[in-house]
Amino acid sequence: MLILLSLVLCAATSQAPQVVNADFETVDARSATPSGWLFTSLPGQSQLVSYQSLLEPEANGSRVLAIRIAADHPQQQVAYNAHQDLQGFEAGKTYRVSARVRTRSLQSLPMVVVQCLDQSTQKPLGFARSEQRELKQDLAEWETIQTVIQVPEGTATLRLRIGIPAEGNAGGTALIDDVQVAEVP
Ligand SMILES: [Ca+2]
Repeated sequence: MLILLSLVLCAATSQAPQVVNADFETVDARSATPSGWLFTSLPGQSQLVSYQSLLEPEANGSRVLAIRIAADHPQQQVAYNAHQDLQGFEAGKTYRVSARVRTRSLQSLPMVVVQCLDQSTQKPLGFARSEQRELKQDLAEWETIQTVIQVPEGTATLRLRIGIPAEGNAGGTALIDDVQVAEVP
């Protein structure tokens, strides 16, 4: 009976798409970045942004993703983000995507973005992003950012992005931890 119950529980909790290394605890030894994620940068100008796995002293040695934009970043519209394609989603279902963030010297709140792409991965079928908000001061405490996406039929790729725009954020750092995806019934 106990085994049966745990099987049912497993089935119930495995419905949401899985985020690989959602807590950023696993680090790629070669690049020193969190494994399981890809990171955007301008071609040939990767020095303008850094994506690092940082040990967070206040959180029992938990690791976080730190995205830092160079202080001399030119005035240019670039969205810097860590991203991965989620496995295990179902078209028609609705998911809440969230993460915890803190900021240093940023003028805008970091964002989570979800893109639904068709088979060719070129055509966007759906899009959602968390609140855009100007920051008057650093977020010294963790704040949860989130958005909700209903996955359209025909979606072949569900792409999760989390990050910050370069504009206004030169010299600033976003700290990100605990990405979660949960089905909204
Ligand atoms: Ca962590």
